[in-house]
Amino acid sequence: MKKKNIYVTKPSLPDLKTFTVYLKKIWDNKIVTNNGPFHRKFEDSLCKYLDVPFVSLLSNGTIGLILALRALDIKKEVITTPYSFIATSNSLIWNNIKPVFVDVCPNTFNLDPKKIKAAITPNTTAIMPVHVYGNPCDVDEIDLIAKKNNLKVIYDASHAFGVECHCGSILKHGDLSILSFHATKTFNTFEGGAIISKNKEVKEKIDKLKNFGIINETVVEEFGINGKMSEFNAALGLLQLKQIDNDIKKRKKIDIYYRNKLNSVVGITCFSYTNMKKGNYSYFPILVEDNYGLTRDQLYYKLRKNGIYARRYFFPLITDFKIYKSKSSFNIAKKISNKVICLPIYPELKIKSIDLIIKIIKNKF
Ligand code: T4K
Repeated sequence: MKKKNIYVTKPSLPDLKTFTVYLKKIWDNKIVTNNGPFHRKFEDSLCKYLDVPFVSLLSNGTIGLILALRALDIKKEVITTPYSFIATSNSLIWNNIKPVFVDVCPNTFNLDPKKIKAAITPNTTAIMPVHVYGNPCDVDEIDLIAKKNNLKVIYDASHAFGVECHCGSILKHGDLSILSFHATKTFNTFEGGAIISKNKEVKEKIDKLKNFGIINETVVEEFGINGKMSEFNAALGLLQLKQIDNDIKKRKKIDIYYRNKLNSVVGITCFSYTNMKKGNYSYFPILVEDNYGLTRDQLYYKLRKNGIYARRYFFPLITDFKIYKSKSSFNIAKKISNKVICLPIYPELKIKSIDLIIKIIKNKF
């Protein structure tokens, strides 16, 4: 029998029977989108679950980043990280904003506050940090820099659903935080996303912007766009909320299992979370060091040859893509990017599969 491939992730889905009950309701009332009953209920439930004041549901995380910048009227230059998924900086380009990239910290893999300070110019209007792998940024320091320099902070919290730092939900920091509910994320609604805001006026502006800027039949107040979440995604989201704690528990077990088995492997460093009170274990990044015996790519392709589709998130750096090609060098981000492999992690992943992955990593030939 042909062995099944193992991918970096597999979306966790609720029992199909429970989803069909919700689908039947959608079929019966014929409201499939535009702030329907599931949408309203999911927004309320998310506010409670995440312990945040306002949630605006969206069709995906990328539109969230684009709309957040728009809602706060961000212009000119924004400081951001080269160590992220391309959507982070693309959202700036879509708003005609110049991304100013600065290097990351070697221990957090997130924006280095010292380097943020050094990159501020009279044109800087905001900072867009990313909680990479759900690992909290240095939020206190970033909030302080922003306050001192009158800058807005928009966190790309795509990886950080449910994450808590020393003072509770990570999503309470900055002016806005953006979540992704993509199939590959810890919490998924197939596709989807949300903006977390702190005050009613900003939420109302975001809600206007995601619905073409429409106020009513005869009034359009903003150059909005369509960023709405459908009833199908919202209904799924409500079901996912029921199982997310259990999913995170299973992920945590896998994280601990990998760590225990890989800590003794010379040349492999497991990424350590910093300043995290509650994690979501969305990724399991390892660094393949020079003394491992194989290069990062040799290990990556060896895993593939064995049907293990781990991923090099985030290689190449955003600044190494031709469309960005920056003259500056980001030595720390570059080093990490050249060493990183994210191993498969998802609730359904079997111990047998993890043991196979560990065996391949331990056998360096
Ligand atoms: N900011 C950050 C920091 C992000 O990481 C992302 C997205 C965003 C913003 C934007 O959020 P969204 O607009 O997407 O909501 C994936 C995801 O497409 C992307 O959402 C994610 N970050 C990024 C880190 O990873 P790919 O190109 O690696 O995905 P793909 O299709 O290769 O999937 C990876 C593996 O997952 C597959 O090999 C198999 C498995 N998979 C995937 C899908 C889509 C499934 O089992 N089922 C599925 O339906 O980008």
